[in-house]
Amino acid sequence: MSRQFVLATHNPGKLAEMKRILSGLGVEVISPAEAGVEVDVEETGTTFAENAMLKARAVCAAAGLPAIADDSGLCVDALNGGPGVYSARYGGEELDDRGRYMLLLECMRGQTTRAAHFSCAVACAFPNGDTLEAEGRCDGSIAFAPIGEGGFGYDPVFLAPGKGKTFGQLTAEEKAEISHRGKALAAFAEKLGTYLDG
Ligand code: ITT
Repeated sequence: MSRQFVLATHNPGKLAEMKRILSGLGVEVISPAEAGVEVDVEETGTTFAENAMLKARAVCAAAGLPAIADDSGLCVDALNGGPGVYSARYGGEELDDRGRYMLLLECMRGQTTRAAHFSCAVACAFPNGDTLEAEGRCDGSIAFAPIGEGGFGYDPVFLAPGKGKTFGQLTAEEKAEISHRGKALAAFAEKLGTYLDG
């Protein structure tokens, strides 16, 4: 797949994962900085898919190149699916990743129902108006304390299915094999292959 795609994200953790996974799938990608664009998109959608498409369309329009966006988040059963689409803003602007997962652990204190899942929607917008979409999900549970230095965001408090480890304890390869993002991008790459061949 010889076309170049701009990755429509400001999140360095996501950017690194998307770059790694997509490069491995033969999709050539560049960052917004490399494409010379700086777009701040208001995430007004109510679903991951809507927000991903808003970001992909905005960056595609600004760069004049196809753009791929990811909208993702952590959905916790005991919090009625929250923080969900608000995962990046949980607790307010002043919190960093650690502040957000510590707040989550605080909200989960004494809670025995710890099931949760990560969701990821990937959207791709082309300058001719065409779009592609894919989704991925990873079921797991919320740990009782943060463990591991790997990954980003809520990774230290998300226990990966069947691993006995948090996402923060996995290597990038191990995480990508089972993660919401790894699954969404694999499904997306398949659709992209069909689209580019067609
Ligand atoms: P962009 O919109 O610029 O891509 P963002 O961080 O604002 O960056 P989202 O609105 O999609 O992106 O928010 C996703 C949040 O969900 C992210 O900030 C993390 O807190 C969390 N998240 C998503 N995927 C994650 C992962 O693989 N591991 C840990 N946390 C993750």
